[in-house]
Parts: sequence; C-alpha cells; structure tokens
Amino acid sequence: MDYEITKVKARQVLDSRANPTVEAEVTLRCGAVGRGIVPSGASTGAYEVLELRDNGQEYGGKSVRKAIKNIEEEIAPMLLGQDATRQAALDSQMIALDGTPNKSRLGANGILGCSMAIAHAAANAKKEPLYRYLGGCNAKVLPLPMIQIIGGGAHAVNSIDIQDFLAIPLSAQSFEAGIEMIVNVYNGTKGVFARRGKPLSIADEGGFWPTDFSCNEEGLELLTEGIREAGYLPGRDIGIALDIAASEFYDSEKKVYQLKLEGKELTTPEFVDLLCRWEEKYAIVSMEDCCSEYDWEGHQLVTEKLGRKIQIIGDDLFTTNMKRIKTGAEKKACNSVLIKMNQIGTITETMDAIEYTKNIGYLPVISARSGETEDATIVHLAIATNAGQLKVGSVARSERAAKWNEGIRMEEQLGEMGIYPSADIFNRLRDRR
Ligand code: 2PG
Ligand code: MG
Repeated sequence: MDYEITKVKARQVLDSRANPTVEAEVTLRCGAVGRGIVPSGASTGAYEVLELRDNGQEYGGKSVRKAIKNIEEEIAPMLLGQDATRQAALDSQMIALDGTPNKSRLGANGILGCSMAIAHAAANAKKEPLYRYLGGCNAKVLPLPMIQIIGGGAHAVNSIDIQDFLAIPLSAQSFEAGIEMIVNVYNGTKGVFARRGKPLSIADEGGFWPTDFSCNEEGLELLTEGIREAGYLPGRDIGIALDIAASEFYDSEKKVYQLKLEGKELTTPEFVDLLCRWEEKYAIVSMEDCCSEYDWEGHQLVTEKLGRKIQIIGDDLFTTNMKRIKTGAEKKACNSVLIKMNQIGTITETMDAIEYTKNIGYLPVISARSGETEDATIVHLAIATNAGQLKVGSVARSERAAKWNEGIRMEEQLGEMGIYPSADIFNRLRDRR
C-alpha cells in the first residue's frame, strides 16, 4: 500500500522566539515525506490544550523532549503500518491514546506535529497541494489577510495594553494586491513613527514596538496616519482590526479591565463603551477578544452593540473548541471565531471547528501564533476550508512572510479557479437578523 506509514520521526527545532518546538516527520511506503512544525502562543487562552514542555535545565525549561519521546515511544508504534490518508481516524486514535480531555498526557504539541505531518505526507503521496488534498476540488478561496502593523501586549513586554493593531486590505482585487497594500501601510506607519521620533523596534510578530505611547488610543492614531501616509483612505481602502487580548489585563476577582498605560480600571460596561467610542472614531472593521475569556457578559454586550456593524472575534474565549463555540452561539457572543490548530491539537478537530463555525453563521479566521516557524500549513487550511480570512502577524520577518508567500504561490497555482473574497466577506455579518 502506497500510503502506508513506514516511519515517524520527531525532532526539536526552534520557533521565531528562539523557543524549542516539535517538528514531526512522517514517511510513507511510496517514499513521500510530510513534515509539521508546531507553533506556540504567548497570550494563550486558559482553555487551550496542553503544550508539553520539560521544565528542566535545557533551554531554560522550555525544551520539548518529553513530547518527542512520547511520539517516538507511543504515537509512532501506533501509526506505523497505517494508511496516512485516513486522517480523521488517525487523529482520533491519537486523541484516544492520549486519553485526557486536554491532550496533557502525550502533549498537544507532539500530537499536532504528527497530525500535520500525516496530512502533508498523504498530500505529497497523492501529488496534490495540501489545500486540495484536505479540501477537495472546491477548495479555492484565497483568504483576506489581517496583518499586524503595531504589536503590543504580551508580544512587546506589555509596553501597551492592547495587543495587535492590524490592517485589512478592503479595496484590493487579489490576494497579492492586498499584501502589497499592507506593505505600503507598514512602510507608511514606519514613516509616521520616524517623524514622531519613536524608536523603530520590532515586536514578536514583526509589527512595530510601541515605545513611549501616552495611551492605547495612540496606536489607532498612528495606524490611521500610516494608512493615509501610504495614500489610502481608512475605511474605504484599508480597514483597521484590533486584537484587544483583554484576558491579559482583566482582574477576574475585581472584575475590572486594568489599562496600565492610562492608569485606569474600567468595569465591563465602561470598557465596552470605550471600544464603542473607538469604533465610532476609527475605521475599525474587526475586534478580537474584546473582553476576558471569563467575561461572557462582556462579550455579549459588545456583540449586542457592535455585532451587526463589525466583526467580533473570539480567540481566548473559544480556543478553537467546539463546545465553547457552541456556548458562544447560544449566548450570542461574538460573530466570528479565531481558529488556531494548536489550541485544539489535531487537523481534524481544527477542520471540525471551522465547519461548525460556518454552520452557526459565524466567520472563521484562520490564525498563526506569536511563536511561528517556516511551516505554512495554515495557508492551505484556509484555502482548503474556504474560510475566507487569515491572520499571521506582520509582513516583516520570514516566519510571517513564509505564509504570505505561500498564499501568493497558491493564488498563482489556482489561477482562474481561485476566488478572492475581498471585503465582501463582512457583508454577511451586516445581513444577519
Ligand atoms: C493572538 C495570537 C496572535 P498568541 O492572540 O491572536 O496574535 O497571539 O499566539 O500569543 O496567542
Ligand atoms: Mg488573539
């Protein structure tokens, strides 16, 4: 059998923050090889599956030798001899072998690495691009990119509270043209930083590091100016997206949002009011994790106020977990779900979460992590599922560019079959109810 798994290997490699991570490699009888490198988050949600780290001496405790040992000693013997094209079956076998609800015994990083490597090996054996192997002949939608211009929060040692100030190309007619527009915004914003005498450092995901900001809103001002500097009209050509990552500055005992930069503590309604004011004043088309993962009422409130105007994404809130997405739909919290493979731990569960998200009428946004590598699986996942949107950090730094470049290649490969949704994708939100 051509697709029979004959070898499973795992090794420790580095991610973009110089932290060790798992790379899994699967070889098939026909000679096809597939690889998956697992990303890692910094502002992680409390309900994510477990990333197994050694907590010993190596790499300051961050080595992943245990996860690798679990692949070699437990997962590999189970996978050997099996048909790599049975992705869903192999993923459930790994979940069962682990036996815990959050993949904490074997480690979700080891399991995901294998899951990705199996998919790549099978696609290579079939001589198909991964998106077509996973999504079939109707996999064709290039994603609308959501790209970080300024990076704060946990990705810039909390120099400002808000985590991501991002730009979305609204008027581009192709993926590649969209990327070019954002590069222009990136360079425009660089010019604004320079003019204001702000140092040009780079945060974890390639966006500019916000030094000497007097308030969080300054990020919105600078980005808006950067958009104009690039020759675009905010709201017509370029939309602004924010990842508030509010779990990071929520005090769950006092139930307040602590904006350190302003020295303010805001209750949920006060904080939501602030977000609404920003939405009024700036060309915001999308906001993520507006409230803490523990504050369902906050998410309900912000969705009630803004959910028919802009995209409201749940990331830490949902952690790509179908049960939590279901709760969100019942509570009418958010209208969009951030999808991260390593929040849930297998390709199958990730694809299930995307399908479920679409079924409840929410928009899926496929996302990278702040710790990334050259692995570009998520680009294929976005096209395979016709998800429509992709968030990968900035345009600078190769672990980010690797994804945008793969998108450019896939757009070329899809040719006339490819569809680029542009900003029309947001119409669905406005049409609801
Ligand atoms: C997020 C991601 C990417 P992290 O919060 O959406 O920006 O960050 O991977 O650190 O969770
Ligand atoms: Mg987020």
